[in-house]
Amino acid sequence: MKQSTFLSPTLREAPSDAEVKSHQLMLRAGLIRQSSAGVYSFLPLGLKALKKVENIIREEMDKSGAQEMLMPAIQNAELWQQSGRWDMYGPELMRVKDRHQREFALGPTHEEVITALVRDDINSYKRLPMTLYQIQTKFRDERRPRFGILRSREFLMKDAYSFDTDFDGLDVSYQKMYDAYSNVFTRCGLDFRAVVADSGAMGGKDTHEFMVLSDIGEDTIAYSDESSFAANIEIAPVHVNYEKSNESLEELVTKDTPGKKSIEDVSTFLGADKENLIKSMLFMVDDEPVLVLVRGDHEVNDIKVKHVLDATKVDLGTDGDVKEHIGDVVGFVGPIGISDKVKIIADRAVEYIVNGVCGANEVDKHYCNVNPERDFSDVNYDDLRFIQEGDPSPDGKGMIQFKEGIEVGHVFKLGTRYSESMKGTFLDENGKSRPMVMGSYGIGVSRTVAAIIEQHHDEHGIVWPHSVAPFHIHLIPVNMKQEQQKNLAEKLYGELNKTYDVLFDDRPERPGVKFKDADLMGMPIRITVGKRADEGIVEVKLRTEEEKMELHVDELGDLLKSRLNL
Ligand code: 9G3
Repeated sequence: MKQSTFLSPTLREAPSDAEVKSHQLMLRAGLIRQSSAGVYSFLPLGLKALKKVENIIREEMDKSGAQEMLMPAIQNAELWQQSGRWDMYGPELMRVKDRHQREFALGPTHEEVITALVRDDINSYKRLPMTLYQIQTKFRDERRPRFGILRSREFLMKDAYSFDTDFDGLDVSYQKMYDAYSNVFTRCGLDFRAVVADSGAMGGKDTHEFMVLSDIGEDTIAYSDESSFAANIEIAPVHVNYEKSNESLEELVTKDTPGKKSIEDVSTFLGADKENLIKSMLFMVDDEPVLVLVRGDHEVNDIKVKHVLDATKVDLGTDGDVKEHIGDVVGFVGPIGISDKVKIIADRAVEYIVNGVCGANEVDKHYCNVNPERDFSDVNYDDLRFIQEGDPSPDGKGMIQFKEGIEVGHVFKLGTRYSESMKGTFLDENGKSRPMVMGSYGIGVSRTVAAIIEQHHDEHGIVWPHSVAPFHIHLIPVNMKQEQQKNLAEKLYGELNKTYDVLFDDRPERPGVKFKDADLMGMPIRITVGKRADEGIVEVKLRTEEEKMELHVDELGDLLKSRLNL
């Protein structure tokens, strides 16, 4: 590609609203341009990188036995009504009307479409298992699109759907997809972890997220420093053997704690350790009041509360909810003496508190010497807190550390959630009609490009891994007006282009500008044709190294073959 005709406008500075490196560099290197909030165009350079990622995904999907297809982005509302999801999603689901005023969704995902398609054409166990995938634009009207294409409202996703006759079959399909994902992200040069995750609204049990380690990741991974354990902190289980102190139980007393509402203030005012405080949080769980107790140094994990209570909606109670269900005692709420209409659940650690402290359900008052099994009854104890750094790893090996991650992939064991609601059935070997057992598997293709840049850049710009670089070689003549340089550069361009993707900087720009742009755009190999062109000598520099090599063009072939491990 000749750069003089190529649309790759580079910028010296990134716009101030570009907060993260990948967003800044994708704008500055001329990969993307914003069309509207959270909506981007891919310029030719960006599209080339996107296609390289897409093709790695396609190769691994095909190798796993999945079949590529393409579904529509416009989805009939009736399909979403059959699955019950039309009313489950709010403004995030983009909806349109056609000329006859019929309602459609702009597809954020395709479980409904694929289940409807397969149910109509597959009805015998002999046709299963089958995994279908597509690489297609998705629409999700994010409330706060940010970080460029890391969280955009229109993005490219590979979504795959597996269909099996039973759960054993699903386990096989899931594992194949899991392995294919590992290959994809390894080939893309990413440092990633597959972490146990929360299936969220998707239901189903097993699910893993593929996380690219990055400080700007929006997800937090809890991982063991001594084993392969890794889980999204939303669901990371806590396995701690708490100890109960053997001090004798003191008599329950009420203490004045004027204006002391926070754990910090109460702990300081009473001189009590946070581990000895009971934090009481009112939640509205499917619109019912539930008081959740955790130790003062822990945090309530609302996802765990949802799973333990098998609920669909869990919201922190407002002050109004507290007033209505407990009393006008916000900041002094506790489990002792509240109406038995309010269910009480507690994290396991609370059970081991001796002579602790909790709100007295009276303004400016706390109870001291609280002993759970004596002072408040009818409590279910469960794992309800967020795991913390320093906790023992749930697998018993090592300690938990936190790392931020960018979710680039998510695999789900859906089970029969969609095949039941949408009658996706098949006839088994006994002619009995049974729901197909499904899995769904997503990769954020455009997000993966940004994640690669987050992990592969330096102070000069992008440093593309060879496998996904838009071009393998950046060919730069220092002075296009100098005949010998121009001729040698054009000859090299003609030859190298047969084997490699070559970006030829034939612009009439000063060398400094060309080198700065080359570093910004980040191709793996830079070949400079300069003053020794008359000797047939060129300079070769790897984007990952400082050193520059001078060698005769006849030696180029071997060097490129060895260095561009394609
Ligand atoms: C919606 C909207 C947003 C959504 C969904 C539905 C996320 C939704 C989860 C999935 C599950 C899997 C197939 C590929 C892998 C992920 N955000 N999810 O279902 F209507 Cl507005 O998409 N789908």
